[in-house]
Amino acid sequence: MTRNNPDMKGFSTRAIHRGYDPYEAPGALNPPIHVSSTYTFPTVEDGSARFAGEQEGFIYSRTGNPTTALLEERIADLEGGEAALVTASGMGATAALLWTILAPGDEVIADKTLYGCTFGFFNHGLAKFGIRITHVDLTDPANLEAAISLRTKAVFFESPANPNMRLVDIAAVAAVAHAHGAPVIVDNTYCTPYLQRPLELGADYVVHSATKYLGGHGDLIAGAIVGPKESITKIRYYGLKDMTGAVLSSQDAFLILRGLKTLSIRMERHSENAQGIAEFLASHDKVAVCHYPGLSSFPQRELAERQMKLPGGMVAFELRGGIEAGRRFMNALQLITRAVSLGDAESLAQHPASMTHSFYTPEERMLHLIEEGLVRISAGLEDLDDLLRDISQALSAV
Ligand code: 4LM
Repeated sequence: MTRNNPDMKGFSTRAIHRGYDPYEAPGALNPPIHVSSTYTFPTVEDGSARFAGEQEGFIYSRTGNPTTALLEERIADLEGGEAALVTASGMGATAALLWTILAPGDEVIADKTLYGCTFGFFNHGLAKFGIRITHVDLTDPANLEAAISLRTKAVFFESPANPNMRLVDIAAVAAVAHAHGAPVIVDNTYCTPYLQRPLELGADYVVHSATKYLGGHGDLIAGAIVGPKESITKIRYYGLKDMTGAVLSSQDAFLILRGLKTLSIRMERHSENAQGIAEFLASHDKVAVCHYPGLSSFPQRELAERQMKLPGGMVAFELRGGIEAGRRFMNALQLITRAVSLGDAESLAQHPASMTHSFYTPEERMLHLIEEGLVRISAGLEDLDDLLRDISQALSAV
């Protein structure tokens, strides 16, 4: 009787059980994967009623599938939102949301630092269709107050920002945006709802690359949007159905449901390993700077403690020798894998300026506070001692 059991209060319990009762599916512990593109109508009248939105039920998997619907219910619950929509990628989530709420002539105010493809979508995609993109340093909400206008129809940011770990005070930014009637969208990929719940702090929408920690095993590409029920319905039937078609398969939805079962313990271990890596790097004489919200030297430490349950699994740092030293360091790694993406069991290292943030020009990277020599590590779930031994030997090769 787990589906709506009122005793399911804890995050981990809900991540394992919310929305599914084994007795609804002949006792199967795990939910079935519904592999069907289309759904049958008992009569023509039933089909017409479903299309008209007058009857509950599935029509076609581009607008919904029982397995993706279960995942949506679970993610909405974990983020503390009314409803969710899952998509075929994180980019699909942001695109479906923004194509739905924006029109030519509108403005998006975005933080200075964004994941490279999000920056590309905004400045090369949306901008081409008459939407003004204004980048503002949202680490100070006063900058938003100075820039916002009646034209602003969305305020968008990541916190921590990919890749430089700058934090944005979600409650403070939401207060300014709402005073001007603009919705706030937070990309919560780096934190997951286990570490940070933007909707509880006043944001209107959360987007995710579920490819990362939500899936957790580097074996799928997916995204999610969480927000008010009415808006999510609009995004489903416009941004997803017509504008992007970025539909998640039921097989991948199942893998994310499986990943969510261990989300809380994985985030604890990712954070523990990242803390150990950051402390080791911060005290090493070859390291110029290490950005990690769990370090006492982190400039936004107070905000990190207020807004995040734990500092998370991502670490960014720069070596004293700049980019050349960073390259030698990464090529010398033997256990930590050279790869983009994040949130997997395997620790991953990459160079943002030539990889995930190479869609910015060098001048744009400077303007958007992305250092050329920055190295990013996604701390995995391995034993910390092994990771530190690898980092230590790679540093001695620099
Ligand atoms: C990476 N990131 O950083 P899909 N939002 C954030 C992200 O980091 C990403 C996306 C959205 C990386 C991918 C190569 C904060 C992706 C986009 O890749 O479309 O699921 O998510 O290494």
